[in-house]
Amino acid sequence: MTRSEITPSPAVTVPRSEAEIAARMKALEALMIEKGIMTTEAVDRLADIYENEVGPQLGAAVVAKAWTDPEFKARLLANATEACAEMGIGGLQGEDMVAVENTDTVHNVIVCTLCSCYPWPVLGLPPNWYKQPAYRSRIVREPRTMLREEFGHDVPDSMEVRVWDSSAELRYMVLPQRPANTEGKSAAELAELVTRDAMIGVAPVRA
Ligand SMILES: [Co+2]
Repeated sequence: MTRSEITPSPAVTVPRSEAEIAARMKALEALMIEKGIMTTEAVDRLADIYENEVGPQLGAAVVAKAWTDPEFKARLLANATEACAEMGIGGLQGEDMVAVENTDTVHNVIVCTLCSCYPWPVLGLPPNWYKQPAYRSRIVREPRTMLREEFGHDVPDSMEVRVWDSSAELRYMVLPQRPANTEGKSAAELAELVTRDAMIGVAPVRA
């Protein structure tokens, strides 16, 4: 690819389809390889890591540990990046993570209104809907309605809904509430209940 083949873009471009996003990724990848910034092997390895190794199962382990170890939970809420590092979890796009706790009175949900900032080390790569303008604008404007209509998650009126706007600097994850009747479960068993959507804040954890 030569410079002239790269179409100049307006200052703000919103990718509109998956095909367009894929085409942009391919163009970026080709450019980085051509410039010697990355090798094909490095790109493949990175894709493999985020497809097969780093994903919500890591965040689920963090949540389960927080549910079963109050001291860890306190450290997680004080500094999520450091607490995750204790479990060997961290890296790219997780340099400054913040965990926000769901309680009986507060429900948290995360978004990136600007683009798709997301805590990769604990959640992997964001789902497509998280990157779409429809989610990014509406979850801020009417979170309660969107949670109910789009995700089937009814947050009672008595609860406050807090929406956290992630950025390149701060990336949020939700610490969901531990479901009732799970007293006897081990951390590993609890982790299996914790979904990606629960850690984004668009679903509860069900026992
Ligand atoms: Co962003």
